[in-house]
Amino acid sequence: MGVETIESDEIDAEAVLGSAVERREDPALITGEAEYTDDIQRPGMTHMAVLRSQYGHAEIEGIDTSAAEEIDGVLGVYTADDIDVPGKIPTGWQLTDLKNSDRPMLATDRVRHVGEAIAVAVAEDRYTAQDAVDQIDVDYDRLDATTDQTDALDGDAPLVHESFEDNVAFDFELGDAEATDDAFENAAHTAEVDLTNQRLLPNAMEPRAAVADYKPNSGDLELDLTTQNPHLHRLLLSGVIDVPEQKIHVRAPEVGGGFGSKAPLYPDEALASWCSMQVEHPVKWTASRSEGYLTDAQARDHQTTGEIAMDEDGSILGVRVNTVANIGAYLSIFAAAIPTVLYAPLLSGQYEIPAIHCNVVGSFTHTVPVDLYRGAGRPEALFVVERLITLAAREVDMDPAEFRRQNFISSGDFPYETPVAVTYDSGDYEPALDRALEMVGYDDLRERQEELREEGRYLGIGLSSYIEACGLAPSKMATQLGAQAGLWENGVVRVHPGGKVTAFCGTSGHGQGHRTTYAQIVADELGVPYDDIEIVESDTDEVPEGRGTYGSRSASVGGSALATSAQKVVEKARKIAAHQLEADPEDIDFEGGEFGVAGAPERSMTIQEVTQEAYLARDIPDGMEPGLEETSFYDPENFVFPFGTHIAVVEVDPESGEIDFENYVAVDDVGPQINPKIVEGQVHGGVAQGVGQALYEGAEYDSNGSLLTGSMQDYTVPKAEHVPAMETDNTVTPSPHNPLGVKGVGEAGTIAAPQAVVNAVTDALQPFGIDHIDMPLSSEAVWGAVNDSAVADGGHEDDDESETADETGGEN
Ligand code: MCN
Repeated sequence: MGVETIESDEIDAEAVLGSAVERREDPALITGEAEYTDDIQRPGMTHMAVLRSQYGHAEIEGIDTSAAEEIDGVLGVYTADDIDVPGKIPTGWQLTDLKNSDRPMLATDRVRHVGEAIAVAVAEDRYTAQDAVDQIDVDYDRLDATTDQTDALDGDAPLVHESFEDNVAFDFELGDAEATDDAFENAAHTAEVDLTNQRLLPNAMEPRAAVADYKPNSGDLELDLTTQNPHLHRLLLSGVIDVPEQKIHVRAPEVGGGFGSKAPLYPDEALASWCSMQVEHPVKWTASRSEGYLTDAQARDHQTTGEIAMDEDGSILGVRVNTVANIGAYLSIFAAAIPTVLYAPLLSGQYEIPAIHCNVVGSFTHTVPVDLYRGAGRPEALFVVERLITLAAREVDMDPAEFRRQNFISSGDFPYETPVAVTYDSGDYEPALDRALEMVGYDDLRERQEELREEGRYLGIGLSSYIEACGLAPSKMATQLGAQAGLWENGVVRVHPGGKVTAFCGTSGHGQGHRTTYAQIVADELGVPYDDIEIVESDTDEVPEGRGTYGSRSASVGGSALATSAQKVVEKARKIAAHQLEADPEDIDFEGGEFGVAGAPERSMTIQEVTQEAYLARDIPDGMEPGLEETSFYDPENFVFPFGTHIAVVEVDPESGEIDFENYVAVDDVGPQINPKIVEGQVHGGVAQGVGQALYEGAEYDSNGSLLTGSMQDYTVPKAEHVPAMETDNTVTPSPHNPLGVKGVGEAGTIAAPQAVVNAVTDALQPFGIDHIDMPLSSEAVWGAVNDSAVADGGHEDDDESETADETGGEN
């Protein structure tokens, strides 16, 4: 099942884009040849361990490091008092009007979340470093904590930052409040939902790690890092440890997944770098899994009220959304953008909605900071939209598929300007819905659902017609939305004198298969064989600049940077070919790697022959520089807006609360696919994470700020057996905004899946009158909802025999 791969020698040179060529990354990854950060050994390498706060909120009255310092093999023990550099981790990069606090590399007089770094020890080996940390004595004065974002807004709540008058980090609004109020006043029907988009913990296979090697003589810092964005890390780190940017050399070896959590700069990597400067040895730090749970930026954590207004015929008039977002103890670097500019502009979904208004309050709490995690803002938005759409269909008594169809933005209306500040590039929503309905056999399923209900079995069908904004981020759009930085991408294409090619891109893949798909892009543009193309990423010394990989930006922004540079190479080569063939450049055709004079096919040169001439430079056009290498800084015009419909089919056992998947279909439109196998893999991985959120995952804190789900024993990461077998298909609607027409796919499944599953489960439980259950839909949560429901027996008994919960005091 699924897309069949081909080997690279089977690629059709005419159709290299769109080939499901095997990922060239995989042999090294699956044979153990690949090098990860923790594999790196350097002569004289030492190890760092970090002492972390055991309290969510406490005053630090004193730290005694003397016992730690006396341990054999310990090179240094440091606290905030020792730090002689600025030492502040950058926070809240996006948005103006933020209440932004300092985030110290090591806590000074107060800790604000469990896991916050207080002291570090560097020793000859990892175990000694940990022993040293265990010997550090901290005198805490424990303080009351606040962990729930709504409670934190209460006037009596403990302040997370004493310098602010309250715990509000930002208060953001988008859309037209007045027009939305009018829509609700004129509505014939309304529906409403209060929902929690629970906090998640990221779970990349490889924990975060760093090997920092400071060279005191030259002043250079070599830093191997689990990063998604080496250049940004270099830029940010430079200010923290006061080393000039050009003296910092960041390299990401193989990175075992990140899902956003390896994009921010954390205190730990900065500490490893600074410690290497102190001990003048290489310093390695690798997080344990539990340490990752206490320090990796966490995700989601929204409390939301969503409302939708319809007219008599079920056309949507307005949507109103109020969200309180928990951003944790500090505004991590991208944190302010996630519940705001990556959330509110998506609230139109695939629908024509005349009026939308959204208010988001970001609230400081004594919890680990929240930041990027697969989807970042967009899963939260689409969860609200698609839950509301499902409830709205129910309210107006329409089939959920038909309700969606009736309200879709029509294919003739693109580019489509939403009332929430974005313009969708292209879209055609009905074919994806239709294909998904066809794949599940929707009409038959609805009939079977009815029949099964008669037998007391509860089948549910959940639709999710999602939209996504990705390709972060056009500078113009980003700054219009209030962000303080645009996210272009750099691509260099170098054709070597022998005709082989190295292409360099400022993105930094960590599982997405860029070395495969980028080679396909360059091969297609240059007409050079795929196997002759080498791709370089993830190294600040090799790649001139870059903004990294997140926000499903690499294909549409990084790939476009490479395509643009390759096109510039072709244009230069065309001039050389014209000169050599004694023709006008305008009369030179280029196809399949060959330059030929129009109408005279015998007069032609291959791109390899032209390259040789470019380097020999014995006969190139006057004034032209030798060589064949081009650079682009590609800044997209707009986001790209992939979309699709996913449908989950489940059976729910109301007596045990268990949920069984019968089917899961995903129809996604990511524009033309560079590599359909990689696209399929990305959708599978994304859906697995979305199903994880829907059914299993959820971080819990107690009221003191202790993380109750601090290990995989308490936090359920779905295993293969928990993820439904899925069928995927695609429609193809190119984006007009980039030279490849591509839209991102890396987050699609995660954005689509949670509401498909929740819609399916609540559809199954309609006979019990259950419209919403907060995620994760554990058996206990489902069983509890059924138990509390007003219709105790799912309505399948004869009316006169059935009891309602009201009659039984809410219990059965
Ligand atoms: N692609 C394609 N055709 C398209 C679009 C994309 O063939 N029309 C290919 C791309 O060339 C690339 C892959 O699909 O090889 C994903 O591309 P894109 O959607 O541009 O996303 P990015 O490469 O920028 O990856 C980021 C995205 C995000 S935001 C998260 S989070 C995520 C994800 O990718 N984290 C991942 N996928 C992941 N996959 C793995 N294995 N590990 C992670 O940490």
